[in-house]
Amino acid sequence: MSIFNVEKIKYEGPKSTNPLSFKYYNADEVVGGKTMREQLRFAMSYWHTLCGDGTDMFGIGTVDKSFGGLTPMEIAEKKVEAGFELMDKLGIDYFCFHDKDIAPEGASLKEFQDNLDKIVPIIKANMKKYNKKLLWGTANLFNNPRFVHGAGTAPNADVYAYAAAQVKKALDITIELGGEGYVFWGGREGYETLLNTDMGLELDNMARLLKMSVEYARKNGFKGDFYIEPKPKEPTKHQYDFDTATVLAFLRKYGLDKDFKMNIEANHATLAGHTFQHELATARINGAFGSIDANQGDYLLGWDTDQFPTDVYNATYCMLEVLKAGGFTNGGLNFDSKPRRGSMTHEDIFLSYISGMDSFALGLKLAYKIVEDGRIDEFVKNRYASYNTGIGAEIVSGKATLESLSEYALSLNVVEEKKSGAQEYLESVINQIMFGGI
Ligand code: XUL
Ligand code: CO
Repeated sequence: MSIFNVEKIKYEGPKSTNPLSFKYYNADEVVGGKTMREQLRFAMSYWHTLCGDGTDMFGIGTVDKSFGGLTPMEIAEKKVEAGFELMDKLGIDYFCFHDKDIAPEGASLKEFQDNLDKIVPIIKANMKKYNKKLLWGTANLFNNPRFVHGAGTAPNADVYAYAAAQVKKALDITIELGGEGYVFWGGREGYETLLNTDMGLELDNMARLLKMSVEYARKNGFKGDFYIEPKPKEPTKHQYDFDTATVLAFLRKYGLDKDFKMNIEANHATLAGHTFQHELATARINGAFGSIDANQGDYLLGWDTDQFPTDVYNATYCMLEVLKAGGFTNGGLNFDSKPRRGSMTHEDIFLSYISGMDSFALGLKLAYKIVEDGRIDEFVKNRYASYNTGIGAEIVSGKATLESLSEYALSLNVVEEKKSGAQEYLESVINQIMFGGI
């Protein structure tokens, strides 16, 4: 018996008016040498999809996510059933979870771990049955009141140890389920005021937790990627993992940069005052491009609204970065997105995923068209052409010195920049590529 009264979603093409169909996402269509399914590697977020009920700070939930279960463990089992049915019907190959999403915490750590031990074999059996894979796992170290002052950066060593125990178990589960990645999002790793905070010790301790986790997971056969997911604020006033550049500096300080890549979330990038594309490009040029949490914020709201991504420009610029990075390896596009509180039917979950998946299918196709068109790349190449020969080549090769550059500049005497950056032209090229077929 099925939980959702929805048929399998099929690709019907851009002219279809059937809301429960894909207009652009055609899983087996080849774009850029790989199928869309392989390029996009979509994942379902367990927390938003199977747990989030629309609760916000002004009101209780608007959608029931117990899926007919009555006790906490029964509900956990029903969530598994619902999740795999949904992935099957949407043709989503991967999922991502926090420990707390998949089993009730119970009254103690032991009870939590026992509950996880009961649910993990059920998830594993469903993965086999439906041929689904785990993109990444993580531990929720932010929801419980014990983490009010942080987890890996907690001022209380007992809380730190508890967090470590949760990470250990979440890693065990990720390994058991063949996960391709493990994410650290520093939920409450940050501070509200420096008056009560030893920032140096907190960051040293965070690095210690990451080091222990890498050592433990590698020792136990984890072959996937570790990711840090940057976010600048919310819930704390200042989150340590502010943005990609800050995280890279942190990792390098502690010698962890070879062990971690980034999980870039669109809405976190904009909260940091960056574009999504900037964060992806920063990760890429530093060899730290890993995975993506696909969503979008709202220009008028200053918080993490986690909306399903429908902005095709952003999806296109995102996929352009993914293509430039050579595509995903262990990462993918996890929809860390939720339907609006007012979109409260189960059908809305399907409509939301369809909308997000179609937007990224468009993004992929358009990004590939931009690459094939070549005008943007050509423009950028020409813009920096002066570094290919003469003094430019000396700068790039490291031969130039301040003295040699000074001598060269004096020989030129007058230097004027006459070359336009042509932003408007380039934006019109993007529009032509995107809408030229109209
Ligand atoms: C919170 C967020 C998390 C992480 C995983 O803003 O994005 O759900 O993706 O902990
Ligand atoms: Co996220």
